[in-house]
Amino acid sequence: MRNCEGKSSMFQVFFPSILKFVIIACLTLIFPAPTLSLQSAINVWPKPILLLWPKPLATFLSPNFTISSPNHQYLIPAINRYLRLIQTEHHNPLVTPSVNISTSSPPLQTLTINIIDLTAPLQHGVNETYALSISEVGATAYLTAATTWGAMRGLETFSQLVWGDPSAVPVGLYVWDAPLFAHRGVMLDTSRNYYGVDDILRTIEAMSANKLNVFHWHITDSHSFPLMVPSEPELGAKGSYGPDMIYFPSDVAKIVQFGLEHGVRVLPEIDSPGHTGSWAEAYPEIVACANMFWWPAGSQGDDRLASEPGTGHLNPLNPKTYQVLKNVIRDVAMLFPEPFYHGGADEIIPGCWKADPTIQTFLFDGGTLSQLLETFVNSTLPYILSLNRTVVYWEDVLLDENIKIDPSFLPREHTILQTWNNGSNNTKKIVEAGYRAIVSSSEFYYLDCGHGNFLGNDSQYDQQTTANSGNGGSWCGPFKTWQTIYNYDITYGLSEDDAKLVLGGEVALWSEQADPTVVDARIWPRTSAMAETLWSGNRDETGKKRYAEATDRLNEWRYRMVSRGIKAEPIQPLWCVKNPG
Ligand code: CP6
Repeated sequence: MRNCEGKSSMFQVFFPSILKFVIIACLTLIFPAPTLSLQSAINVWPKPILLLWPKPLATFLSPNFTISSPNHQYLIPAINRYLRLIQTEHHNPLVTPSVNISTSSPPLQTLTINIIDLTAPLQHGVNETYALSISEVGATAYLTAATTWGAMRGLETFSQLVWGDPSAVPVGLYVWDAPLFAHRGVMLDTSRNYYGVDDILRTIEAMSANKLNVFHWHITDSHSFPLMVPSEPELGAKGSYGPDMIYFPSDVAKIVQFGLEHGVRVLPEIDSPGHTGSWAEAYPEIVACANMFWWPAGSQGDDRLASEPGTGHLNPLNPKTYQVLKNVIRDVAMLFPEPFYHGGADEIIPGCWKADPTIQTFLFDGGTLSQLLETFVNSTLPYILSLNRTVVYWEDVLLDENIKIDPSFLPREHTILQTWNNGSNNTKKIVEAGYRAIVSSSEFYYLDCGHGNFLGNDSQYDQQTTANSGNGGSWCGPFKTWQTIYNYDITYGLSEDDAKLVLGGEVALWSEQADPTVVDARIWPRTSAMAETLWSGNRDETGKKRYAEATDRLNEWRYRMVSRGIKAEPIQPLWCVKNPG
């Protein structure tokens, strides 16, 4: 028996509301309904909220096809890019489209863009709505968008509608589209392994093609400090892996600019007070336990494959800590215009702070570790707010079992918490406490998990009978399939009001076992699955999860990403496409 999922009609419309149902009903009265077996050229990922294409008609793209739009600093480069892509891509669909070339449509000459608010900056919650219509008679195309950023989403959709050589485009088509969630991101860890600027740009480019809008850059951690901070140059000079593995301000400017031209925000994270071992290369005096391993020798974490060097925690009792950190925060806020600043605050290890003599004295005098974290947050958060930033922290700061702070230190209107443990349970805890949440549940959205860890005992590997021998107790397994990611509903179990506090989600690529050689395949196409869930949802018009239809469309989308230079992993053998079920 074949192991490929069934073929399905490509023309499936997702009905988001009664209103749209009425629009569709009216339009289907005007236009005859398509036959269900129609294999069309309509294959957009993520699926638009509403896509109407009642007749399988298309026209050719004129060799002089152009895009006209209002002038905008970041939109013009996007248009030039899409123009080149549309004119040269010649995507050949895996399934030959059964589409008629319309006799009443001349070649498509122009896509005309209208933007309602040209001044809206790229920031959280900006309106990304767009409508696209390509009329049958006269073959004119119009893209109307609420903002520049919505226009970029619409351009992407338009580019995916074009196929073949010579290029054809559907006519008699109408799309209305807007995201379900405002925050749709990818987190990349550039500390455990270094990524070149080109790898980051390519990732942002692919994100934009998937209508994702936040590149969460986990810049620093215990392993390396790959950023040249102008006021604290020693941190990068001594804490990076080497002089060619540092991001300079000019690199950051390039990445931020590239993000703007792609409608992708670049959200920096400087993880602290934990995960700061690399700071000790320049400032050993502000880092507790910089040379201590997380795990006792011989235990599962004692390995050289995956986890931590001396993890290091900034010492909240040393005034120098804040002198250095505030310089870093100020410079980072200067380099990144993004209004969110991610402060980390994850995984405080009690034993690390306890290893420091000044902290020992503090604890001996009756202080607690949670008070230490409160001191740290209280000495940095107001400073971050004074730079007009909203703070994002990992959930630990509020939910950790051992070291957590009183909510009074975290103003709800200026603090967002990113969840990663316990699936939807922790999301629920955060929103019920009144905080906005970004969901990165490790059971669904962690893309790392390559190899297992060294067990600390060679003989444990020498087993030939059990399936997982030699796995080494992978600390982050199992591998998340695209279906696992697609299936996850980030507001699961929440009341309607609580769900409003969920801003969106992020997949995370921690890089202990990833670097530029695998980054494309680790991220894509699995992240496309999240992109669609957060953009338009994962269910069909009857409310059922749409795996079969999504499989075919994702497969097709993966091929298009590959032809655009993204080395996305295959999800099926080609045989499945050539032998439809
Ligand atoms: N590094 C940092 C990590 C992780 C986190 N923060 C992490 C923890 C558990 C797993 C994967 C990654 N490597 N700074 C947690 C937010 Cl399974």
